[in-house]
Amino acid sequence: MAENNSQNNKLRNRKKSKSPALSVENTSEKEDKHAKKVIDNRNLPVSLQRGKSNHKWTALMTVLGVLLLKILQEYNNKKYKNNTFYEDDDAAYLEYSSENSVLRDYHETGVENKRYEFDFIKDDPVMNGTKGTAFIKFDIESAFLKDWEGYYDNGFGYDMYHPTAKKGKNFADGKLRHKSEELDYTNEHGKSFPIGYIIIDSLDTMLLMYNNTDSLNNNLKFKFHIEECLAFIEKSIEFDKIDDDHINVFETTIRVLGGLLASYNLVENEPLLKESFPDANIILQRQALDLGSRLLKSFEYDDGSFNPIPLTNINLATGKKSPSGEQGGVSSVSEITTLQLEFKYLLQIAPKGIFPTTLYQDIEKPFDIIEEKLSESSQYDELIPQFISAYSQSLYGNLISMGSRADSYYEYIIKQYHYNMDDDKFQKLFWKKLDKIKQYMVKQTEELNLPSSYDVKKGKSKLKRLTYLAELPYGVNNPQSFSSKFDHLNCFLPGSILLGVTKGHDVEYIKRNKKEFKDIPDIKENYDLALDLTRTCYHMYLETEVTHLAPEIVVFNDPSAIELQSDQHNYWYKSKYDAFFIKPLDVHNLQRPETAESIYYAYKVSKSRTFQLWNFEIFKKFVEYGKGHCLKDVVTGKIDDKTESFWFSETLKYLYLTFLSEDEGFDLTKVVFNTEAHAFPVKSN
Ligand code: DMJ
Repeated sequence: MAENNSQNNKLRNRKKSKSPALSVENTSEKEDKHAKKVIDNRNLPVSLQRGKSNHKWTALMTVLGVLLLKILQEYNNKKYKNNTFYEDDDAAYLEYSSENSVLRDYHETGVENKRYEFDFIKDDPVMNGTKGTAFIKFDIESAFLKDWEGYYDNGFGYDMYHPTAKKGKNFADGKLRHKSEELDYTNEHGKSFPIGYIIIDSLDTMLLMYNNTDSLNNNLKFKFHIEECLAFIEKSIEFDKIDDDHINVFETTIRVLGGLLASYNLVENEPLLKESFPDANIILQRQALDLGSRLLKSFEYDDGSFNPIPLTNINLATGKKSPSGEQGGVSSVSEITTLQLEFKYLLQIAPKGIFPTTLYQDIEKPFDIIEEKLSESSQYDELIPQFISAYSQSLYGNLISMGSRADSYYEYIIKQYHYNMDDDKFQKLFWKKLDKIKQYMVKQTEELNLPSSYDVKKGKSKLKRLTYLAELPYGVNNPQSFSSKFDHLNCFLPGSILLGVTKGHDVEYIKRNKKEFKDIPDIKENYDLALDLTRTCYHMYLETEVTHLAPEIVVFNDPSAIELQSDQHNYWYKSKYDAFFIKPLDVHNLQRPETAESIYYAYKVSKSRTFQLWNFEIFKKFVEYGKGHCLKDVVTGKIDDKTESFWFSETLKYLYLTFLSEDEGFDLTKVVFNTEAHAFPVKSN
């Protein structure tokens, strides 16, 4: 406990320096001023104050006036509460507290005391009357802990977890089991080896929350869980034992290697973390180097020479590579172009001599080859199809989309520039791609059927339609036949555009330092496009009644799209304000992060609290309806017995980051997030 107390003092001291920008005091001040205004309106005429009865009529009118004002005020408050979507509704923050928290039951039960071997602190400063943004931050930490405790109690260590059954398993083995059944399982089937999918993917979010929490009890809980995870990573993860031919190179790189690297960065560079977990850097670096070397085998031909187009799968124990099982074994374009940040940062932290000096350039080769193939073909006009052959290096497929197998190809172009701004080749490439995206894919929906209270009157007629990204099923040569199908996955793009436009700075900085942004084309147009797309993604939540959670895919209501040419859409779910339809097979929700991610970027660069409010709304709905589960159906609210690791690593992280003050969280000019929300420091020379 002594150690805990010194930890707590440190925490209290650290918090004193916080920026007041979003603090509760600030909002209370506003409320005070507001209250004063109301009292001022009650100032009765002097004659009345002296009780002169010959002014009864005036007195009555004044009282009526005050009453009317009060009613109006009430009405406005109610209106804001119901219509928080485009408003800067400070009241929503101010009111959020332990009394109306979506996790109230969890906070009140005290069940959690049984789970831990330490005493809880009775006067936790957060539970003692904290309101507003600070409480939202606390609630997101508590939501993480609540779901994590379920996993910890029932399936700790397994790569996959089913929260309803309270069972999990590792990739290479067959049987779902509770963690208490592990010994029986081992006796029957032999030892099973985890890859650390959930534990490693989630660890840096825990470190971030531990480093920033204002709650003394959450601080204790995070410390306990981080130590458990570190012990597991050190003792139970042996990549050389993962003798399975089907370990996906991309998923393992972004989640496991990315997770090890991001946690390494935090424990290496954050003083509180370095002091609290003194050996963690060694454990994480060792495992990252080991895993990285094994994954790199996917880039080798059988004779050991460098193959620029890796195959899809690798056996981490034997180094055996194998192609994907689909489309005749071709590789996915986005998968082979979403490994670069991880290996570049791995190279940065590796002792000299472990990796060849050519690795930095070699790892960029998938981009070089794809660009070369695109320049030789008239079929794609700079936009990419979904597949590439690792043998012939030919591109395959007609579909042009921003969804799976294409998405993070665009993302890693701009993020590689952000990682190393000394080389502008990726920056140029990104703006070239964005021009083509605008030319072929950016479209507008039909006018929405918004309620009159929505803020479309103040000259903001563009709010009447949504901007979305169309798909071209027949390629760029047939652009009139486009589809308005739009994946939730697409919602990463606004965040990436904002990163490109702002270089991680906020708009005020840009206004003051225009020269630094001379290399950004159409800066205003691209900034607006990013915010419009963010709003579109928010509508995917806003307009889905009952749960207000986005489905996996929507079809936007655009009369020119191929889907709207027949009457099939009449049988699909139509969204609240007519922006989109949902096909029956697309009603699920995997707790994906992309919208929360772009809203976080929008908040960071614009500093508009509207974006905080959007992520607040999304957070509440996830907790209320998902309760740590994926959903089978966002229209009815039916949950699925699944938790994805990106719920911990990405979605909750981006939601949380949206509520941190300037001196907490990350400075976007100094870090780059990989596609799984693992933050690496930008390259230092
Ligand atoms: C994550 O693994 C990553 O964000 C990836 O880029 C896309 N799919 C999931 C989240 O949706």
